[in-house]
Amino acid sequence: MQKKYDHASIEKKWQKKWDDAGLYVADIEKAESPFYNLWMFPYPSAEGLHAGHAFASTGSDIYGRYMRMTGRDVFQPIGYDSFGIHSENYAIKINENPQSVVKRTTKHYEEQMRSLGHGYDWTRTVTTSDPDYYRWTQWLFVKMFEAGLAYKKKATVNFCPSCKTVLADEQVIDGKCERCGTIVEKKDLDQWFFKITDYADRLLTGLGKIDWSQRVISAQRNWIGKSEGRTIEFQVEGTGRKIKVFTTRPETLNSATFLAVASSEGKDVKEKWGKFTGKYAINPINGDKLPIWETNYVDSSYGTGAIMGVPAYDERDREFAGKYYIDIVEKPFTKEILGEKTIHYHLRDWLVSRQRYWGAPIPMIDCPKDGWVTVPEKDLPILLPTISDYKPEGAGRGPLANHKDFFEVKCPKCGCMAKRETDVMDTFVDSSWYFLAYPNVGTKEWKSVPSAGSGQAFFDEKIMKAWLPVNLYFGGAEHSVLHLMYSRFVTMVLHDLKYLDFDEPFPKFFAHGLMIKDGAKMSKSRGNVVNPDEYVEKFGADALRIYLAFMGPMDSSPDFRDSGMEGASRFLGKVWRLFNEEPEHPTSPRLRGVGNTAVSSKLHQTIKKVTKDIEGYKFNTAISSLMELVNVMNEYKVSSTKYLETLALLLAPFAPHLSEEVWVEILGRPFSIHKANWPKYDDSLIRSDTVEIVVQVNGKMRGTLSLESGIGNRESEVTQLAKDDEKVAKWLEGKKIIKIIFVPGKIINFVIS
Ligand code: ANZ
Repeated sequence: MQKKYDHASIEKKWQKKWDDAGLYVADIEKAESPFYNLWMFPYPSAEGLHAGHAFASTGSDIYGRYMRMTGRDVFQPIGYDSFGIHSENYAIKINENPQSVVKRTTKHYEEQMRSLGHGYDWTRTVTTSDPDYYRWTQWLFVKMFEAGLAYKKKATVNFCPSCKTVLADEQVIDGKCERCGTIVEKKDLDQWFFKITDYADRLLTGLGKIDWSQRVISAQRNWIGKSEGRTIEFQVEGTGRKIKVFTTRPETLNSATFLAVASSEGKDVKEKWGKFTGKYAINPINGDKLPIWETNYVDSSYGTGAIMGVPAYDERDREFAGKYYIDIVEKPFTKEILGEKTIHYHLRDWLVSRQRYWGAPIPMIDCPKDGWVTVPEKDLPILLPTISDYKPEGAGRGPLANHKDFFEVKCPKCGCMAKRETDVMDTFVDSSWYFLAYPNVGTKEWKSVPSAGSGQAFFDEKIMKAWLPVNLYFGGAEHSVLHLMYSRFVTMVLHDLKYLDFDEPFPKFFAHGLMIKDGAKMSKSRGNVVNPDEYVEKFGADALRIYLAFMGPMDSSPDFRDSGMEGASRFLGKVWRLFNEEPEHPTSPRLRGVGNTAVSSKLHQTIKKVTKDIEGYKFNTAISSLMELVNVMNEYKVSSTKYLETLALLLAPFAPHLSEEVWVEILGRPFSIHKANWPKYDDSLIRSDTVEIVVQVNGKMRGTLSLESGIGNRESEVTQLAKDDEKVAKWLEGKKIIKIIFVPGKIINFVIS
């Protein structure tokens, strides 16, 4: 009698056994071959995990499981980015204190993640709103201040009227708030900044030594925005004053018809706005008299805060000149290039203070005598008090400013009455260092009280050496210039302060795609968010995992469909039957004869393909080759244990519960399949119905494709596959293909202009 595939009881059983055996608890102290496999920790939102989280986390888990089977000691931690506006806004909406909301949501997240069967080390989690965590966030702030990298200053900043708080430049997307989509306003406010601009050049050059998805590298490069030009000085007529302008087109100096300086007025005016100052400047190359304007389109914080207006060559200047009847003159480029060579970056300092409640209090004290003084390290953490008036008022102060018992303190330097900072830190500060925390959680360093000047942090030196930097970071590209830039910056600072011996936190980052539903991005407002729970319940976690991994390559934007779920479930049913069928004719000649060769060739081909595909995050094609293998094994009624074992091993990263069940209960192998060795393939057993095609661009080899010979002979398919290949694509990007030379089964050469 064949046993039914009862996913619910099988999955629960193994999740418990894995937990009891501590299967995924990394031996942090003694691991010989550490592999730190990290997925971006989630915000524990009220709704819980959605299918997009499940897609991304499953991808990371598949990779981690595979690495474990190749003999690595995998550490795969998980935690919660629980401070910040997302949790706080929800708490305000339901009129409940964020503390208790976060307790509930993190618990829900944990249940959901456990039900997906991911191999997390639950003994080392972090919750950024816990005092034992944010104590170190505050410590980081203190270090930044001591290093001269944190300062408070009045600045024109982004303000979200709906969230009633300021936002960092990186949190403004197309003029709107990253969280709620409200149009952002400009306000002049006193704010804390981290001097990330000091690291602009390092952040740029570091990009050259890390293995990241190209689009994320480009996004960071553009955001840093290195600009090389000249600083040219203009005399102001009738005064001794000079105005310096920054220009990237010094050769257009002859055609300048005005000068413009940033204005403090006109910020609320949408179109270009200006006011003539009544003064003139002298063009140093030809003596022309140029009217000096104040305008809203010159940014006071970029370059020198002044420009030379060249309407003949510059679009923005032309629009301005048109509006205010300023001359437009087109003269030849100057032969002589004036001005001093200068480099400017578009990157702005990182605005880290928030006038909100739900964040780590900024550990600074304002003393009437000593100015800003850091809270002594031994007094950390500065606890966030539980208050009932946690709603933001929007008056440029956070709710803590209403609590005397919180802000009235003595200056730690001189003992006189002083005032504690009442702003809190933005959640991106919390997440800028969490990857450093995980392996250290629970150590005596982590629990220690740092003492000033001791150079002591929460890092255990041996652990840091073994586990950091992160081996593989998996996450969303939407963080390209936010979290990923901030983490690199913080790591560089801690490196320079001699706390870390590396300066790039994520030498390898894989940007997964965003899941969509019915053609649109999954979002609450569209009402198309898929909750994974119901699918886990109906089809099982393994079926959901198989489906998520099968939807498309990890970096694509797959569309969630119920019909696909059913297909995944049918596939697992087929696998189950294969393992549970009575061997029909164990000595059948088919198994020893032709069939056997075909199956063994297919088996080794599949091992090769699945291995390669997992390493390239192409889980979808790995699964389709497993499906083919299962079909072949069915066709030949394969019951040889050796074959079944290999199939179970290959399936283990994708369907961890089912493969454990058949491994232990049917094949009688020792617990656990997840610690078993990944199968090896034998090239000589692979019948050569695959061909290697060399891909060239202008005659230079840029990649190879390993294809079934049928496909390898067809030009259109090879052309498409070659173009899709990441290694080749970067050589073709933005280029015109003039000609394609194709030798079937051997070479394809793109001739580009
Ligand atoms: C004259 C000119 C002629 C310019 C021309 C451009 C084209 P990047 O660095 O690539 O962004 N600029 C300089 N400082 C500015 C500020 N604070 N606010 C607004 N605009 C500013 O571009 C630098 C160019 O942007 C500079 O070169 C300057 O205009 C303008 F055909 O000078 B240019």
